[in-house]
Amino acid sequence: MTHLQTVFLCLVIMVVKLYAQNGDTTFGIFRQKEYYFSNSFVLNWFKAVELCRARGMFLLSVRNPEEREAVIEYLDSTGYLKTHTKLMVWMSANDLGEEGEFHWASTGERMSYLNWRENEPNNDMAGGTAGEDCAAMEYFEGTGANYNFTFNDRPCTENLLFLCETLPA
Ligand SMILES: [Ca+2]
Ligand SMILES: [Ca+2]
Repeated sequence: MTHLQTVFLCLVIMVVKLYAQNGDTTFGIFRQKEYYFSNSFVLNWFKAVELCRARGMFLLSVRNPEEREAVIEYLDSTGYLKTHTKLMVWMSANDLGEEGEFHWASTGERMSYLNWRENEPNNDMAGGTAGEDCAAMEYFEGTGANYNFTFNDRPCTENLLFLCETLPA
């Protein structure tokens, strides 16, 4: 084979590979999302919703086990849990519209993946609060599966970290 033929063959292989990669994303099983993690600053739920929208994104939704895994993988990549033993991040799920009926503000969908921690959501009204209508995902190191990226309703006015995400069109 001449040098030119070899170069040509390499080019063909590259193009075919690129084409195959593009084809793969079309048939991807899990919808890819991009995330933004507030990391060092906290906001109440309403302000977190606004900040995500201002970035052209949405407050986090975790609608199935695959999306939960994707978030955990993303958080791992940030290294946050190497230096922190707990994490509480706002998600877009809330029951502001009707008590006990949780919907994702980001998609409008009713919450069907019920990854609540034991005894949650409890709409806790202890301490004279107005109850709990906004959902966070929580992780506490060394406390077992019940605190391993599970959901908990909390007062929407509480200041927490949060995650924004892109949603596929
Ligand atoms: Ca509630
Ligand atoms: Ca709660």
